[in-house]
Amino acid sequence: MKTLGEFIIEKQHEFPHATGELSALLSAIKLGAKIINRDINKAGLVDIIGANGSSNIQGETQMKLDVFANETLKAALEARGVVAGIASEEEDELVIFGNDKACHAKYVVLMDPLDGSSNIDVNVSVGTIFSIYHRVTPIGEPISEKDFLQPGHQQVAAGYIIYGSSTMLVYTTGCGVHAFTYDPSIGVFCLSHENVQFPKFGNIYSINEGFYWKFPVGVKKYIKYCQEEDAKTKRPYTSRYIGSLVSDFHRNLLKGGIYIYPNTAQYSKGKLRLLYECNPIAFLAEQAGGKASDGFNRVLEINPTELHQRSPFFVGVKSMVEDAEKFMEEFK
Ligand code: AHM
Ligand code: MG
Repeated sequence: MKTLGEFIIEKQHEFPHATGELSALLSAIKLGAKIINRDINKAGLVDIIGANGSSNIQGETQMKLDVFANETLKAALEARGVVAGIASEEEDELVIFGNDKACHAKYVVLMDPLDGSSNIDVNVSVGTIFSIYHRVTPIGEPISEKDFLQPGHQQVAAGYIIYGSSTMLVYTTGCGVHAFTYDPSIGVFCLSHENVQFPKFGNIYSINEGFYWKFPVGVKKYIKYCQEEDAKTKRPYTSRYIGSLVSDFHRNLLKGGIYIYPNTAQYSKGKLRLLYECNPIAFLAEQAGGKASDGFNRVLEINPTELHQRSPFFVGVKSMVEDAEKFMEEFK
């Protein structure tokens, strides 16, 4: 049995110039995850489910647990002094940490503290997503938006925590994807899946088909392709959609599938946010041998211009994403 803490320290020795700051950062996320996990588990018992009575900058209703998860992670990250600042789905603007150590910290973090939170009230899995970059502003100078507006291929590390039938933390630092299952009886994340890879072929497609008539033609054609009978490609594929990105991605990663949130008549650039939803999941997907695209181009190469920018998102088994891209190209 190996714990997440042990695993991180072991990996740190593979980088001769490592200072331990990234390990401390991941450890802060681990602590935040344990606290969020504890509160999600008793969500039906205490007054923490439901709306907070406020909206975020994107006009979405904030749930009490969204706000709680945001504050918890922010506090855990600030306390270690290894993060210069954060950007979050629940914060209108970026947050620059004020303590002395943070001014000299070399990392910035982007996060969706509780993704899929509309599922909490009905006891369906939700997740935390995080993305870590080196600051680009020289140490000692105040960080600014440009430290956060970096293309996804510059990520140093990324991952998610899924609060599901068990709680798991899945992360990458660019050397494969590793997953740790939380044992609540001892309060420890234990290595359960080392070097996770997508299956070579998949047969699951995940998309909110209720919006079918609002999808681009390429996506409609791809859905029909998924539903057709074909023995060679083992179609029809099966449809699975939880409506919680982390859970849908996690299942597709382990079982083989594609997740799509395209641009729609309602969301001209898709619904998901590039910096703290698409990029970290795209980094994990590529590290697991999968692919992530906006329908035409590699997600990790998009140059962001806004903190809360959205992007269409196609992610999963490489061959499935490539098939979907072919339909997008043919019917654009
Ligand atoms: P959120 O960040 O407000 O929770 O929204 C993101 C979520 C994803 O987890 C999920 O895949 C998607 O929104 C579901 O959207 P829809 O209900 O439109 O299918
Ligand atoms: Mg979200």
